[in-house]
Amino acid sequence: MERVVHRTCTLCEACCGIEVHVAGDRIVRIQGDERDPLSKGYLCPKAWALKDLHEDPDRLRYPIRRTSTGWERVSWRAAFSLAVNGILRTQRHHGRDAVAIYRGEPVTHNLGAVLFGDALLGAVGTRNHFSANTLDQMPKQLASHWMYGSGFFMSVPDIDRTAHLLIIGANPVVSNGSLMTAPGMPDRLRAIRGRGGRVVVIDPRHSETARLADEHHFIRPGSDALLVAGLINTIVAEGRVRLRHLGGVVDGLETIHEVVATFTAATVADHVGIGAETIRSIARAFSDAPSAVCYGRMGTSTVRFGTLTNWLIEVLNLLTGNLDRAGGAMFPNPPVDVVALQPSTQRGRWRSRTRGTPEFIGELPAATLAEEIGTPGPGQVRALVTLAGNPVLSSPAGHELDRALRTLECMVAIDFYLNETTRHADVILPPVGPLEREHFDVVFQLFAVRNAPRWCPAVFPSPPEGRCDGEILLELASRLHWSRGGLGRVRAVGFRAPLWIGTERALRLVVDLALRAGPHGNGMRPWRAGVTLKRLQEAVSGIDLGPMQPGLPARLPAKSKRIAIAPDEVVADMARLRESMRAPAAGLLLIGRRELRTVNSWSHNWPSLVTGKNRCELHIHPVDAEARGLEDGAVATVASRVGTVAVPVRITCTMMPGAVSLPHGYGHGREGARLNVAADHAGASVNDLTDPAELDVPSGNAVLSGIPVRVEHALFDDKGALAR
Ligand SMILES: Nc1nc2c(c(=O)[nH]1)N[C@H]1C(S)=C(S)[C@@H](COP(=O)(O)OP(=O)(O)OC[C@H]3O[C@@H](n4cnc5c(=O)[nH]c(N)nc54)[C@H](O)[C@@H]3O)O[C@H]1N2
Ligand SMILES: Nc1nc2c(c(=O)[nH]1)N[C@H]1C(S)=C(S)[C@@H](COP(=O)(O)OP(=O)(O)OC[C@H]3O[C@@H](n4cnc5c(=O)[nH]c(N)nc54)[C@H](O)[C@@H]3O)O[C@H]1N2
Ligand code: SF4
Ligand SMILES: [Mo]
Repeated sequence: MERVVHRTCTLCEACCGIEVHVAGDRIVRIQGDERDPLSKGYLCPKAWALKDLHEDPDRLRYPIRRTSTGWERVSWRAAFSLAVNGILRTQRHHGRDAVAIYRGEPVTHNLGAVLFGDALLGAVGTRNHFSANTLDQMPKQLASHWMYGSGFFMSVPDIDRTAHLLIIGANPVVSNGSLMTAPGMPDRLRAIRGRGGRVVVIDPRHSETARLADEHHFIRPGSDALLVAGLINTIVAEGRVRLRHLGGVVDGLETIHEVVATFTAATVADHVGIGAETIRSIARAFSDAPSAVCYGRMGTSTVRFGTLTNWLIEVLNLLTGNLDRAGGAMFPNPPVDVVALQPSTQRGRWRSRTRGTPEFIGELPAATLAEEIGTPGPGQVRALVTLAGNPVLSSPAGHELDRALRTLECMVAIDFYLNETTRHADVILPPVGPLEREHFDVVFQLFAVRNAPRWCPAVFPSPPEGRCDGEILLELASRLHWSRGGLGRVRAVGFRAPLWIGTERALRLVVDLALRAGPHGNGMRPWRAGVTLKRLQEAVSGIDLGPMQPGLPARLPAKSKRIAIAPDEVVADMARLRESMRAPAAGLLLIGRRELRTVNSWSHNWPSLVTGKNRCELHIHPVDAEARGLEDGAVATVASRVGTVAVPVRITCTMMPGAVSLPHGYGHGREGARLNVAADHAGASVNDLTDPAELDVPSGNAVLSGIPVRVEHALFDDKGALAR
């Protein structure tokens, strides 16, 4: 007998509705849920790989610990003791901050990890807190923090109603959208054009998204802040500023005029590699459109001027009257309103030891984790807890972090793979897989272009030995607090309470309360209509609460209910941008690339996704290849300040001359990992080239794009080892 479980795919931000068809304990089919209000049946090839993940013999199903002769299975009780004792021992000798925590991206797709991650952080009590946020979108969060009063209040393109979409440094056709939950991107882009609108893409690569656009312009990697400043300059100079309903609540407009005055289209043109008249025409088309939205992602964020670029994009949307308007950049109003629960965000309460970078939302730059471990002195990191992260492959100079992890006194990993990072752990606590737990998305509803919450039942019951992330986090938090005695004992009991009633049940209770108390809830009055857990569970494909609605200034998190369009800190950072114009980087600049059949670093072990050609290849323009005597398919060495990798070359006109591209998430050939399929598709890690020395200064975000590199024909010695 076949049964069908409706839920969402948790592999990327699109959150597609899926129907998982199960016979006995086997998945027989995964198909798109046509009744899902957001995805309407859309799926990408990765959905089927949920089966690979579920069945993967390499996926850890019980805790293991390192011994002198290899990994050994241990009981959960022993694993928790090892983890807690290791953390406490390090802290007794070296202080609280000697234990660092790193949280990875999949946390956001995991209700228990989202809700109880902070419980572990609080119990460890460290200021050395890192996450994939500073390898990703921290610049946008910081711009939002300064402009609107909260780093969680982020604008989202109203893609389904816009008449003009300007995409800078994003490839949503492949990534399926980021900070914009909108599955089925090709159809959504086609729909814009179908209703007479325009799609314009700015990217050093003629990307899969660019192929579906009306217009594409190559841009020199890392120079987008200059381009957007040039666009704003044109808008201001040509008297196109229209603040509409926000006119009365914007502070600092005169400063904007001053700040962009020198960034005329003509002055920035050579630096960005786009002609002055083209820049002006991009600005005019944007301003003339009935509605328009500028959307920037990784290519605007993981660069030297990430915060500036993300701020300027908000400013462009605001000045053209497109903020908080249908078809512009809007703010979702999800049923569990995380912003309302955590209205203000903070920055600068402490600074990082090695660089003096201010914390933001309690986090320090992930790019500096290796040096925090390697630099002796008070506060040196000597132990690490990772939760759903693989920083050896995902952070800059990952090979240096790889070496640093070997020197730790203790490492605890909460992860179900023994991979490039977790192989350094002393003990690994593996949670159940995504299909073995219930789920409710609280993160991506903050970015959904249409408000459509859904409850996800588990497809399979948790195995008897299995524990979900929430349970593991609560157990660790509770044990740590208990060992500290005093008030810690009270906290320990608090964190143990959900374990007593059952973590899944506790999570359900929390979700129900949050839904009832939220903007679409019934305010705890059962007789009133409104979203409750029960109603959500009954509507198996989710509840459609409609498109985004305008709501400013009332919904602004800032107490003043005003928008700071020119925060002092970003305005001050413009000096750095001006300075960069004096000495533009020469030579080839390396950028990243995502592929439809990958999920960051952890999908290469899934057989259905690694079939076909090698995808870990360097894309290079024919002119640049010829200058280096490189033929298609030849192996080249790519060298940066921090490292060298050897990869096959693909010569393609999709690259801008002067820019080369490598995907991230590869580099699996390291000894000690247990990823049998990935080992056959090892590739090289682009993060053995990216350089942690430079950060986006205000946010501390990593610079993963625009890395100066040398590319040469690889030479091998007689033994086949790389000689150059
Ligand atoms: N050069 C370069 N580097 C990049 C990027 C880039 O574009 N270029 N992108 C950056 C971005 S945007 C991101 S978000 C980061 C991602 O960086 P990370 O989050 O550090 O790395 P992931 O590859 O997502 O690794 C996820 C880990 O979580 C584990 N995992 C998966 N699901 C679960 C779960 O439910 N529970 C637990 N406990 N573990 C789980 C997997 O086994 C894997 O080990 O990489 C960044 N690094
Ligand atoms: N298939 C797949 N989907 C994913 C992921 C995955 O690994 N695989 N990862 C998920 C994650 S964690 C994230 S954060 C999102 C990211 O989502 P996106 O940001 O949409 O994805 P990227 O492919 O990183 O797109 C960045 C684009 O910026 C361009 N670019 C690079 N440097 C510059 C620059 O200096 N200026 C400009 N203008 N453009 C530049 C690149 O060529 C690329 O086309 O994707 C998510 N979805
Ligand atoms: S786009 Fe693909 S990976 Fe992303 S949620 Fe949808 S099916 Fe899953
Ligand atoms: Mo990300």
